[in-house]
Amino acid sequence: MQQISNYINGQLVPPLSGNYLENLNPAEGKVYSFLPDSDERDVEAAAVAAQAAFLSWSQMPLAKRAAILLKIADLIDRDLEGLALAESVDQGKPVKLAKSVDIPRASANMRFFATASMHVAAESHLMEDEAINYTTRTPVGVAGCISPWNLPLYLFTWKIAPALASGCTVVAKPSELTPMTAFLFSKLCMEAGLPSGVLNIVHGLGKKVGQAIVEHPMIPAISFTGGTVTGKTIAATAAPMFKKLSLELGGKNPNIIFADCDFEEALSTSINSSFSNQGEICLCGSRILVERSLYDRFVSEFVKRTRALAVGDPLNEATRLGALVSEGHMQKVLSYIELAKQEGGTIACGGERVKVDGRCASGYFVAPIVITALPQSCRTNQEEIFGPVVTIMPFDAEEEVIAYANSTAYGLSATIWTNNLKRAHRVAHHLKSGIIWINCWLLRDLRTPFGGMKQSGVGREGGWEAMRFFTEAKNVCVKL
Ligand code: TXE
Repeated sequence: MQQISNYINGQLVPPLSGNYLENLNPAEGKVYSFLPDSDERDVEAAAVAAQAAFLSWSQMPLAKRAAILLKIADLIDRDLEGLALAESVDQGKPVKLAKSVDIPRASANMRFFATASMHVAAESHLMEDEAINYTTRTPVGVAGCISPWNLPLYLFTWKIAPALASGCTVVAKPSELTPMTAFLFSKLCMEAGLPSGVLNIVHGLGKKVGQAIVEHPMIPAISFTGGTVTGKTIAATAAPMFKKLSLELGGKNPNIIFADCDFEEALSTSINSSFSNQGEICLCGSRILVERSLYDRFVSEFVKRTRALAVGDPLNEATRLGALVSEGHMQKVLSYIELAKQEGGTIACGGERVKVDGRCASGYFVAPIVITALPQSCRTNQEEIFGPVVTIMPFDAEEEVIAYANSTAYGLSATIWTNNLKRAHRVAHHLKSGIIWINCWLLRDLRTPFGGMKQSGVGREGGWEAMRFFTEAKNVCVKL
């Protein structure tokens, strides 16, 4: 079976411990490869390599640095099929989704930030005839990038691309649940001629390797995407060390549907925003709020289409929902279905384990779940489940639905369906979410800031915000 290596100082190397962890294929429930069980010694080697490479990388002419990152994007495009297969096998998602979203967006991340780095404007401020101020931005140094398992290569490059494009060098850790595409990516970096030490990838457990990155004194900036609980742990470690911190955490996103919406578009997109990637996307709309006059019709149609979704072998092009990422995560999702019943919910469809024939007989498959008749304040409606689970509730007034939408500890994204322009902008104005879509979902312009409010995160990624995160500003004031 394949043994994944760390990528440190331009080389593919084994963990210094010599130990490996099992990497499962969640669609089969079986081990299919091994990843390094690295520890703080591997992180130390990576940080030293990144520090040694920083001066030359940060001083490399922008066009040359960008050319290397664009070459990596080209290689991702070239290997799209193989990377998509690896992403699907590692995470359980339909290979069709990996081909159409994960891998193309990983390439787009590299391409966008490579070119953005050549067009960053600086600022100056004139104080009449007395003085002139100019502001420069320089890379912070070695950036620590820690990414989750739900969109493995997509979110891995979402951090690495702006960090490298800003002139930082990187020590990165992908999730131990989905290490494969990061390993394949490291080989593409070598092929593209990325200089040794510029990017270092250390595989292993969060509490060991992730924690070692967060607390390493040579790494002044940490960019993290993952659970809110882990985000709190990271913040507690990084804050006393005065590190720059970007935390992209969980969400419990409202999907607000007014009666005057384009019904077919709202319905079909809501199926996607509810169940894409088995609901394992932080931007999924897991709380559907429907204006009462449309409620019965919407629920009836939505349940019918949910029941029709093909759950099965992720390598089958017809599959819409693949396997949940691990047995532990599947049990977490199933436990919330039991909770919903205890809280008085009605399971309109789904919630049972799905037995798939053939090679996937032992995989982690759950039928997509629609729950109604729950109060807004119950745990099922307040806590992030991160699976193919949505609740649907009616509302009567605009003020009521805004209060519902804003009633959780999260504030990541929200979706609004209405053809009343004024109402769309008015509701968007009052929602406490960092990302809002009106009559669409997951439409992304990489120039825009990305991130959540409240417990959905700290800071913003995406576009110039990401470039700023990995640099620090200096203002010089010159007397005329
Ligand atoms: O994330 P973790 P998990 C949510 C979702 C999910 C929950 C937990 O609700 O059920 O988070 O998922 C590394 N120091 N999201 O357990 O633990 C870990 O190795 C440093 C939403 O997968 O947060 C992995 O690389 N690093 C999210 C990464 O953190 C640590 C996407 C994420 O793992 C660490 C994923 C530590 N102490 C889950 N502990 C989103 N917003 O998209 C773990 N890690």
